[in-house]
Amino acid sequence: MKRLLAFTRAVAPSINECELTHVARERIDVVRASEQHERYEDALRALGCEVRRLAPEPDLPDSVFVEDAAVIVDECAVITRPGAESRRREVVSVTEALRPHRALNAIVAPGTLDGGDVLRAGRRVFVGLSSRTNAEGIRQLTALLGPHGYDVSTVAMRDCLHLKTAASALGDALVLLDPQCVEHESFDGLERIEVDASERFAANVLCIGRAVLVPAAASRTATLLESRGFTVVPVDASELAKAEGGLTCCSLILHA
Ligand code: CIR
Repeated sequence: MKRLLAFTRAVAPSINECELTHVARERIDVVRASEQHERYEDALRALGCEVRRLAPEPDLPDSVFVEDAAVIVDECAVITRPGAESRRREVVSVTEALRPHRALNAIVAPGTLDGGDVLRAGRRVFVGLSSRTNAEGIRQLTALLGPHGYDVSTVAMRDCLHLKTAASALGDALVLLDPQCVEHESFDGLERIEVDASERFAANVLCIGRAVLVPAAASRTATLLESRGFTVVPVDASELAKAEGGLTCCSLILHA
C-alpha cells in the first residue's frame, strides 16, 4: 500500500520580504500565519497524508511555498528553476527530499518554471506562461514529461500570478477555473466548472481523492463543490494569501 507524503516547510520569519506581483503589500502576522499553516498540515494529515517538514529556510522569505520548487508525477520529478531570483535557492533542500522517491531532472537556464504554473489532470499537463514561467521552461518540461506519456500544453492567463491561482484540477477530468483569469478553451477535453463570480482567489483548491481543501473565504465555491459530490474541508489561509500564496502552494504531495 503506497503512502501519501506531503512535504511542507515552516513559514519563514522573513516572510514579510516575500515576492509580490498582483497584491499590495500588507503586514503578515508571522505567528498567525504559522498557526494557520499548522492547521493546514492537520487537514492534510486528516486526509491520510504523512506530513514531512523540510528543513526551515529562515532567510528565504517565500520558502513556505514548496510547490514552486518541483513538479512531481508518478514516473519522475522535475526540479524547477523558479522565475524569481530570490527563490532559486529553495530548490536545494527540495531536491534532497525528493531524491529517495523519484528519478530527478531539472529545468536549466535560460528556462524558468514555477510549480504553481503546472496543473496536471491525468495525463494532461497544462503550464501557464507567466511572469515566472517562460517558453523555454515549458519546452524543457515538455521534453522531460513527454516520454512518460504526458501531453503538455501552454496556457495563457491574465491578472494572476500562477496558472493554479486561476484553475485547479479536481481529479483527472474536471477543472475548477476563474474565468476572469483563464479561458475555458485552455482546458479543451476536460469538464470545467467556474468559481462563484463574487469570490476572488477561490480557484486555488487542493484536491485529495474526493476531498477538497478550499479557502475558508470561498464559501459559495465550497457549496458548488459539495453539490458536485466533493467533501469540502475549509482552510483559513488568509495570512499567507497576503504573500500571494494559496492552498496548493504550501505542499508537494506524492505517492511513495
Ligand atoms: C511568490 O511571489 O513567489 C510568492 N510570494 C507566492 C508564491 C505562491 N506560490 C504558488 O502559487 N504556487
